[in-house]
Amino acid sequence: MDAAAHPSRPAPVGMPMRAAQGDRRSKDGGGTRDGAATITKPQTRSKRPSLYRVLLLNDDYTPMEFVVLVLQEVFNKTREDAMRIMLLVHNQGVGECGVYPFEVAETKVTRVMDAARKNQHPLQCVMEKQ
Ligand code: TYC
Repeated sequence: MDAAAHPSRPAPVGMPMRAAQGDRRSKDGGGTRDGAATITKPQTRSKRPSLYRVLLLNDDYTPMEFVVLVLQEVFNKTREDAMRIMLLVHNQGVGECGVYPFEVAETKVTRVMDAARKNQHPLQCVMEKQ
C-alpha cells in the first residue's frame, strides 16, 4: 500500500494533508480537470531563527541580592550561577544572562526592566543580535 495514502499515518513533511490522505477534491486550485490533486513541495528551506544575547549592565546602586534574584527568577539560573554572573557584571561592567530567539529575549528584558522599575533600582538589561 502507498504510505502517503494510509489514513492513520501522518503526511510526509511538505505534503499537504488532503493530498497525502488521498482526497482528490481540490478547493484551492491545486486540482486539475480530471480531479487529480497537486502535491506541492516547499520552495525554500526553513531558516533557523536569529538569536539574541541578553545582557545585564552594571551600576553603582542596584543591590547585589536583587540582581541575583532576577537572574534566578527571569533566567532560571541556579543560585551559584546567578552569583557568578552578578559578580562578573559587577567587575566587568556587562555580562551575558542567556541567548534566546527574539521574542523570548524581548520578554526577558521587559521582565527585568519592569522588576527594576517597580523596585526603583537603576538596573539596565539590553539585548543584542548574536
Ligand atoms: N554594582 C552593584 C553594587 O555594587 C551590583 C550590581 C551587579 C548591579 C550587577 C548591577 O547588573 C548589575 N551594588
